Formats: sequence, C-alpha cells, structure tokens
Amino acid sequence: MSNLYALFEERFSPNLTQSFIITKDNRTYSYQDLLSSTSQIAYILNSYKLSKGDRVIFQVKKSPEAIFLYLACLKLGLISVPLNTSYTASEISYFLDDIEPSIVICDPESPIIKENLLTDQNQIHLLTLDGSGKGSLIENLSNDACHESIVDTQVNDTACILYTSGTTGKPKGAMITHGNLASNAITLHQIWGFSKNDILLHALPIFHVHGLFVALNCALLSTNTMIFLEHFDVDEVIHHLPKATVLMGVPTYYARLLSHPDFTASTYKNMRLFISGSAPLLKEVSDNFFIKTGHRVLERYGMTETVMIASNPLNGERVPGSVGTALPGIDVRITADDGRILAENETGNIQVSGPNVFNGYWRKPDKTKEEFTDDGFFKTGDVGFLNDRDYLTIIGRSKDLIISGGYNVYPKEVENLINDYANIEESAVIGVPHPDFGEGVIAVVVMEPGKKEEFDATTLIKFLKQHLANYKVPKFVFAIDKLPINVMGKVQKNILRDRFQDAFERQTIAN
Ligand code: MCA
Ligand code: AMP
Repeated sequence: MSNLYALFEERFSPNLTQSFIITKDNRTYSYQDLLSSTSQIAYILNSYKLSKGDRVIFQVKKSPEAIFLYLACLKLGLISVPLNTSYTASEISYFLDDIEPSIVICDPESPIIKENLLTDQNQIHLLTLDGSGKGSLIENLSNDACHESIVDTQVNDTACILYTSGTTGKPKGAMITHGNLASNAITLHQIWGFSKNDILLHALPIFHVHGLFVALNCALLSTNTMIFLEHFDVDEVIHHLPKATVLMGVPTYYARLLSHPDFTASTYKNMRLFISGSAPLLKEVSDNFFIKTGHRVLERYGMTETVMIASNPLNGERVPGSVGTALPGIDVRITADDGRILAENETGNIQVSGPNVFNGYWRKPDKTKEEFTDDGFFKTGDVGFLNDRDYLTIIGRSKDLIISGGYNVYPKEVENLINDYANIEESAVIGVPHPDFGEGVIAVVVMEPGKKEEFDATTLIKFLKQHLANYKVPKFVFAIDKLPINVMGKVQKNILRDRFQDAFERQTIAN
C-alpha cells in the first residue's frame, strides 16, 4: 500500500486522543476527530461515484475541514487541486478548463460561485466550504456514513496537482505523487528531529507546497499538535508562539517578527526550531534573528516540482546564505549550459534527481520533456554552487521569476495582460528589493507613439487587479520612452532592475 494517507493513519492510530489542531479561538480537534471527519467526507465524495485519478479542485479558506478534505481525497486516490484563494475568475477559468475536475469545492465568496464559472461546464459537481468549516460539503456528514477503506495507490500515482507558471505565462499543473510526498515527509520528519511532543505553529496558506506538504505532512507523520492560524498575522503569531516548539515560514515572517517590539525572550521560550524557505532568507535577517534570539533559522530549499531538495542541518553548522546539503536519497548537481557537470565552487545550473521529483506536467508531455535532462535530472531553473562540504548556495535564477513574500510571480503572465491594455506598446515586469516582501513587483511600460499623455498607472493597476491575484499586481508602474534591449532583441531586465532598484525605498521615504 503506497497511499500516503495509509502511512499517516498507521502513525497516528496509536495516539488518537492526541490533539491534532487547536484553532485560534481554542477549538480542538483530536486525531480521532481527524479520522472520523476524513472518513465522513470521503463518504460524501465517494457518493458522486468518482474513480481513482479524478480531480477535485478546491478553492477554500484555511480551516481544519479543508485539511480533512485534502486527506479524504488522498484516502480515495483522488487528485487534489488546491487553488490560491486570491485567484480571480479569469485565472480560475483556465484551471477549470485545463484540469477537467469532477468536483469543485469552494468558498461561497469564490469567483467560481459569484461569477458562475461552472454554468457551461458539464457534470461538474459543486459543493461549498467556508472558513468556519460550514457548507454543503459538511452539512450531510454523519457518524453513520463513513468510508473506511483506503484506495490502493502506487508510488507514481498522482496525489496532488499544483499549478506553477513559466516563461510563457501559462500555468502548468505539476503532478506530485504519493511517493514524492511520502519520501519527503519521512525524510523531513527524521532530519528535523520531529517527535510526538512537538507543537507546530501553522500560519502558512494551505494551497502551496510549504503549508500543505512541508508543514502539514511533517506534523501528521509525527502525530504533532498544530496551532492553526488562518494566516500570518504577526500579533497573533507572537500571542501563540510561547506554546509552540516549531515554526515554519517564508523570510517575510522572520523579518516581521524581528521588527515587532513584543517579540521577546518569553515569546520563544519553548521554541526548538525556526525553519525558513520558499525565498532567500537575507543574511542580515538571519544574523539579526540569531543575535536577538540565539536561534539560527534553519533554511531549506524546495520547489513545487520537487518538494524539498536541500536543508541545513538540525545539528551541525547552519550556514546563513546557504540552503544546506541535499536531503538523503536526493542528488543535486551543478552543470554548465552545455550540460557539463561542474566542480565544487563552480557556479552553474542546479539540477536534481530523486524520489522527490514530480511525475511531469499535467497533459503537457512536451513541456515535461524540456525540463528534464536526457539522464533524468530535473532542471530547477535556479543557479548556484556546491562547496567542498556539499553545501548548496543559490545565487540567482535563470528563469524569469519574481518571488514576493514567498509567492511566485511570472512576469510574462503580467506583461501579456499589460500589453493588451489600451495605448500601451510594450512592458517589462521586474522584481526589485522590497523591505517586507524581499522582492516587490513593478512594471515599466512604453506608451504607443503619441499616447504618452494617456499614461495612467492607477487605472492600469485597477484593471490588473480584476484579472490577477493581488500579489501578482505591480505595486508601481513607471512609463519610460524605450525599453533597453540587447542585440538579440531581448529586454535587458537587469538594466531596468538597476534603474528602479530603490522604487520601494523611495516610496517608504515619501510616506
Ligand atoms: C499580500 N500581498 C502581497 C503579498 N501578500 N503582495 C506581494 N507579495 C505578497 N506575498 C498584497 C496584499 O494583497 C495587499 O494588497 C498588500 O500586498 C499588503 O498586504 P499585507 O496585509 O501586508 O500582506 P499579508 O496579508 O500580511 O500577506 C503577506 C504574507 C503572505 C503573510 C507574507 O504573502 C504569505 O502568507 N506568504 C506566504 C506564501 C507561501 O506560503 N509561499 C510558499 C509557496 P492590497 O493593498 O492591494 O490589498 S511554496 C514554495 O515556494 C516552495 C515549494 C518552497 O520552497 O516552499
Ligand atoms: P515554487 O515554484 O513556488 O515551487 O518556487 C520554487 C522556487 O523558490 C525555487 O525554484 C527557488 O527559486 C525558490 N526558493 C525556494 N526556497 C528557497 C530558498 N531557501 N532560497 C532561495 N530560493 C528559494
């Protein structure tokens, strides 16, 4: 049996009275509650006569019930497709067409309902689940209607599809298997020293690898208790942190904690481990955190397509600026553009292979092929080097990607929309230093000849907000006469990044 849910159930069955989730308003769910609610939701899903491999899209707020829904899908061998709650109608329409779900479960406020996105789709069942755990998915649950058996799956069967964009701006669904998730969870549980007594403060969103697979799967495998916050609110996190032993977050979390006056020694008195990932943790933040708390934040590295790849050690030297060594059983290598494998300390493309690497992009075999080398290594699109102790340092990306507060923004997707907007000839979307989000998104546009006077950043931003999740929308738009291009006709974004690098600093000063 390779079903990930079976692995979890085997671990928590002896500890059913243990608390699984404590919410911020002190509702407690035990592992017994997890078991019953998951079986009851599985019963409801199963009543729609779904088959292994059918897709279930959910765009729901964070709640314990949303976790039980994810677990019920695992249990039935259904493929979960969680969507970011800030996606707009146009973004969601693409996913609905691409994934062909059998069931969609969403918040009553989702554009799926508000903008009737399913009216033309045939045979898609629609159920609701709101942030308080209520909705049509839940209202018919009954203690007498449980689906107990776990569908047998193979390691290569897809458990989840998570969307990630790319250079064309069109999102691709990464097929993550039961085997990927199980091997990663087992490894992380071991190397980060999780035990039954850990209490994980979970403030991450649950529609990405970090919150759903790294944090949740580790907790499930260790039968941990999670303090479960709907989102990262620094005051709330500080309020709950004294009860926790582990926190996982993006670098913005650590920068916000550090600059909060109430983040004092009594707040982190029980903490054993602070973990950071999804974006580079600035050395300055890592050092200041260490000076203040005596804790060196453990930085690790991953991707949607590979889940976790490398980590600094629990015991041993945690090197600020490095993401540590490859996880056990995973190969990381550095290559030149011609494929030659590089020696230690030489900078090149980071490639990875191992049981963590996904099974390809949903219905995109050509795209999948492009991202793998002939000998089966996945091309991460990140650039870095390995030192003489095999510690990996990421120094940049060959892919055109901005990471803002841990969320990925693919410039092409934003540029495509801007270029279609009235009077704009061309645009470049870039990431520049942001004091809170690490990188912040800005756009640089060139107006059509004779239309310079028509430039209006406010209405353009308003238009973009209708089509894009908020975090992708440029915080500023600047108009210039001409984009810098190289001899190949490609926009030189590095020149633009230099020119606008203090865009957010200027704004902070202006405020
Ligand atoms: C919110 N806004 C953002 C971001 N978040 N803008 C840019 N980048 C962001 N990340 C918008 C809001 O909509 C709002 O817009 C304005 O910025 C200010 O919002 P604020 O209240 O300050 O933000 P927040 O609600 O406190 O959210 C910040 C956050 C959040 C807590 C850092 O972005 C977050 O939870 N990030 C974590 C993402 C994550 O889990 N990534 C993991 C991906 P307006 O003013 O217009 O309303 S998995 C992954 O990357 C790999 C595999 C890995 O290695 O883990
Ligand atoms: P995603 O597409 O959301 O899976 O984002 C994956 C990308 O996030 C990676 O390819 C890296 O560029 C970046 N990333 C994740 N963790 C780190 C880290 N610790 N340091 C630097 N970049 C990171």
